[in-house]
Amino acid sequence: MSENITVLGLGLMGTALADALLSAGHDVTVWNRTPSKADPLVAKGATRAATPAEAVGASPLVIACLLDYPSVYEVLQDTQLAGKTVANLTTGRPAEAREAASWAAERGADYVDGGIMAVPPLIAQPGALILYSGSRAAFDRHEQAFAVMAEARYVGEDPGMAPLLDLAMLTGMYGQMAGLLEAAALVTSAKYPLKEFTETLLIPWLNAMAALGPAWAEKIEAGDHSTEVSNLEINRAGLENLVRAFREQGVKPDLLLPLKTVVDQRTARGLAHEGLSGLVEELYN
Ligand code: FVH
Repeated sequence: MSENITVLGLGLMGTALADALLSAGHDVTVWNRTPSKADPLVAKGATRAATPAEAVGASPLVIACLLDYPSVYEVLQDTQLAGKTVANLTTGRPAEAREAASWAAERGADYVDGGIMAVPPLIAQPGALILYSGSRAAFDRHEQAFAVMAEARYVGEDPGMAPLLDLAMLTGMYGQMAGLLEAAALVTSAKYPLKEFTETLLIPWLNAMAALGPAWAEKIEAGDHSTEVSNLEINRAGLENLVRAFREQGVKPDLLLPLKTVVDQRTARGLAHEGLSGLVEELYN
């Protein structure tokens, strides 16, 4: 069923979102600070709004995809939000999302926050995911429209949950990238073909290791850091060996050192018999 939907912000991501909604047959009204960025969408059938107030007035669902939360407030401040659903897909922190939900509620709007787990070319393609949190009723009301842009996953009433899980997923990605970069430096230092190493050795290894994730999660949730795989002492020795080998190869182990620091810290507490999952206890304030 076709809906009236407004998209505020036509950067790379906002344009991809609006394009997906248009292609699915929705009536899309768009606004962007730099008006010319709306031209290609208008050529495809979108309606250009002259002001944010006009854009918000056009639809019950208002999707914001702007640079940051301050720009969202700047754009929405002089609009009539009562009775609208604001779906804020701008990247931010959990605290910012909670504050934005209260701000929207004070103006009579329902609020959902979104964490986009995709790059613009992936929007409306298999594998694209957007996490939503906040008003369940608003999510349910607009789920079909959300599903056009990417798989739409509702993760809870706390508006901060989608950005928190978004940040957690990015954290996992950066951790993996840190490992990939260190491995690449080590392998190329020995002039071994990196692409072959990555495809035939590293990726199958990482996939096998990733399969242990749910078992780790169970242990962390249970506070049980016993192990039948490898204890911290073995890992501490392994990391020391790694760091030494890196230096002998003329490669800096800088991205690995923070992990070693936490392993050393936990071991110094007399917990060398535990598994690596126990390191999470060192990370709470
Ligand atoms: N691009 C990506 O891969 C990532 C994927 C994950 C989610 N992010 C987040 O999406 C938000 C928008 O990102 P973007 O890629 O579309 O960013 P830009 O192309 O730089 O567009 C920024 C838009 O924001 C407008 N804008 C900036 N400041 C203001 C302001 N003060 N008032 C009104 N609008 C503002 C800007 O307008 P203009 O420069 O075209 O006039 C663009 O429409 C972002 O949160 C990512 O983290 C994308």
